[in-house]
Amino acid sequence: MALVEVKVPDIGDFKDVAIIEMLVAVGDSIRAEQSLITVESDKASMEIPSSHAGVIKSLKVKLGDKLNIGDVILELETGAAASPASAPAPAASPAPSPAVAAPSAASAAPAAAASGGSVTVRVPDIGDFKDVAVIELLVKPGDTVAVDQSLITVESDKASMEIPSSHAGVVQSLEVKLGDKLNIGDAVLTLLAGGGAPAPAPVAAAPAAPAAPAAPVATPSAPSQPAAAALPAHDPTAAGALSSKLPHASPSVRKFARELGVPLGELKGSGPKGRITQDDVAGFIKAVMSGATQTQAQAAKAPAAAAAGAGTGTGTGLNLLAWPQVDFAKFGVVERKPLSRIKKISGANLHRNWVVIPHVTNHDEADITELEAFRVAMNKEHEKAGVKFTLLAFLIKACVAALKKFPEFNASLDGDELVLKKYFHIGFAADTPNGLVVPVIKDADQKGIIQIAKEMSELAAKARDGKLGPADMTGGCFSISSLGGIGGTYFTPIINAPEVAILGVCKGFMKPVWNGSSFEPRLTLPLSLSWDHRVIDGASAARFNAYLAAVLADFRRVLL
Ligand code: CAO
Repeated sequence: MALVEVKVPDIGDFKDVAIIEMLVAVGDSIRAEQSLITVESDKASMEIPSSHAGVIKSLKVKLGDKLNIGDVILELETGAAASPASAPAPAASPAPSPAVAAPSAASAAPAAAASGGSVTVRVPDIGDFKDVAVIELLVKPGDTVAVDQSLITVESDKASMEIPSSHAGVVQSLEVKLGDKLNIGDAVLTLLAGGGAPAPAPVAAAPAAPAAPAAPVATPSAPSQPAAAALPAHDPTAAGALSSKLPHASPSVRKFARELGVPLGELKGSGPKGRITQDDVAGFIKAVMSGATQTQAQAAKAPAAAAAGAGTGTGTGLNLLAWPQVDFAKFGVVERKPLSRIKKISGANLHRNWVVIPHVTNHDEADITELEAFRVAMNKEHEKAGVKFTLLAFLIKACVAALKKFPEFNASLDGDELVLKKYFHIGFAADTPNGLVVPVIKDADQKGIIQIAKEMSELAAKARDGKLGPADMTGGCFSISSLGGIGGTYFTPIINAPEVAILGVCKGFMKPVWNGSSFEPRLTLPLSLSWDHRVIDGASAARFNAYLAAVLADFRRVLL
């Protein structure tokens, strides 16, 4: 045990930054790299992580204090594992030196912006962060962006951060996609500098650009960002549009909201300058769950959500009893275990989906006698090549055939519109020690069974090791939850929103089937298809299942 002072690491040229949020309290047990406080300058907010793991003995700062490099934040009692060498303070900086980064990216801004030509915005110096994954795209082609406006969010195993634009202009093309791994100097996007005006007037803000922080210092502070000044002079209205685009919240709060599916844009921040805090996000979730909140967008986009969300005693709200408070220890020995991160996230999502979507589940059976014989034969034939033909790989391919025949199953609801997808990305539920995850096989229509089986086994292994990235789990059109390797007959899977249907599969069993003259043993696969009754009708669901069963009974139908 040792007492360690945790200090403000090198945060670049930010001075006298005010503490706007205390993220920990005395007695908390914290990890190295865990965020301790949020500070805010007039340019950006950022979180200061801990250089050590341990238990907080005393806090040396309070809300509103102004901090600089080297100031003591708190005293920590560290365990044996947390030697100072294992987590040196400077490395813990979430916003590696903007001072170093600025010249490379931002100093080019005025010239390029004045020329009105194409400019490639690159990843600035992000310190010792390497191969950081893109987890969020904050702009799209056609958007007008200001200097310093956040373009993408990247995440390392230590922190998430936003990469700001070194130039103002109109986005021509994104050079990255979700899941890409980035390093300093990589192209993020191409801009038509100066907002695309044929002869852009020298932008009033041009002198401001060199001073702008080009390092990924988190969310710009909405009220004071220089966006308006950086906009082309001919578009005075765009300033408001821009500042309202990005909710004012720190990276960890944005991440928290993203994980729980909370639309940050719909929250009113209770923090200074209207900043959205973690409590605001948690409060929103609580309110939605208890039926006390209904946002405008929910009302407009999801009539069923509205029915679940608002009012009391009017027939439109859930109007539930409070959750039972029971002292279980009174009845016997108990043990308390915190829910894993995955359980918390998937739980909140499953709950929302179950409450909001009017689910119906159709059960059916598929005769897979021939398919199973073929699968076993293929496995024998390819034994030496190390390929495993799993039933789930065949199911994915069969589902693609059914989705092609019944396109409303390959869709998402968006307000009064149905978004019909022309691509076929299929998710499969994977059971991991930490909870349920749904990796996605992309473009399954363009892949053969061997390729699908190979990708599935790689994704399942990544899932078990907790190494799935956001790109592995996004973009799904339809999901399959297979309990076939475990058991059961039928179940009612919960739809993975914004998808509109999910197939549950249980263990195949031998069933005597009348062939016209005698009973024959046939291997029968139980299918349970849950579907969103706002989008799909019972007759379509029955047809989907029947077609799927026909494909599985005679796989040649996939070719039709
Ligand atoms: N009927 C009978 N046997 C089946 C079967 C079925 N429908 N599906 C698989 N099996 C058998 C396989 O033949 C295999 O047997 P062998 O080891 O003798 O070859 C065994 O079960 C394991 O199958 P597999 O290796 O093909 O794995 P899988 O495709 O069944 O499962 C995965 C992969 C990732 C889906 C699985 O590990 C998993 O996590 N399943 C749980 C999903 C889940 O939790 N769903 C619930 C979500 S709602 O809470």
